[in-house]
Amino acid sequence: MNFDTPITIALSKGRIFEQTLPLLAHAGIVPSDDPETSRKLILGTNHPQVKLVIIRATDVPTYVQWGAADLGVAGKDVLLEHGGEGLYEPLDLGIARCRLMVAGVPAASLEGNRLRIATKYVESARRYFAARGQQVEIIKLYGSMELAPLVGLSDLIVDLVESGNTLKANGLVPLQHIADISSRLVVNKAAWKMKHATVMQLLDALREATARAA
Ligand code: PRT
Ligand code: MG
Repeated sequence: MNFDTPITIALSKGRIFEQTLPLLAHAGIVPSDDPETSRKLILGTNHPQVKLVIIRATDVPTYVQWGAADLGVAGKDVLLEHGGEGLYEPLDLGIARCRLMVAGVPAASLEGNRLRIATKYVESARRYFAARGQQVEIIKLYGSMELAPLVGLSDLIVDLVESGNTLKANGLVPLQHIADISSRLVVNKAAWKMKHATVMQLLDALREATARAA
């Protein structure tokens, strides 16, 4: 692939980086450092014009929205919270799959008003219960949501579930499915126009890699 425009791609460490790597490799892009061992936040690649910025998963849409990165990979959970302003979301990469769920202790009820819901996913939780016509109190947490129902902070939680092991280890069960989650390619709206040829080249290669992996 021949990149004639500088391109910056925002990724987060961990599962998104690991699972995006083979897709980027299909597009001929190979990072020159491993973010798990390097402390660098800007990684070069085998293409002088292509660099990667390594940021928190929840910050990816913000960097792309403001054009600090032209493209990025973000979980749909993160995009639902961010709102998607300033971004196009042209491709479901099918990676880092999980489900956004309501969970609680096995005896928990989803019925009733003024239920307290602990979650990092405030917007998704609000929309879900509003659509059910239920008044709830949302308690914003930044992690370890599973603890909240165990110590009486909340009646229920809204969290991501993959294997279910984290819930199970804490005596909780999944109660309701809210959304299937996977990671999406996001593109800054200005970059989509100004760097169109390069963005399309990359998008086509990633689409092909994604189809092949499916
Ligand atoms: O970890 P950090 O605070 O830095 O940020 P982050 O948690 O946002 O990043 P990361 O890398 O953990 O997650 C990035 C993206 O991966 C998320 O935005 C999701 O779209 C996706 N993803 C896929 C997951 C999971 N699977 C997942 N299992 N994100 C988190 N989890 C957590 C979940 O929150 C829960 O604590 O794993 C636990 C549940 O896993 P099981 O297998 O025990 O059910
Ligand atoms: Mg995490």
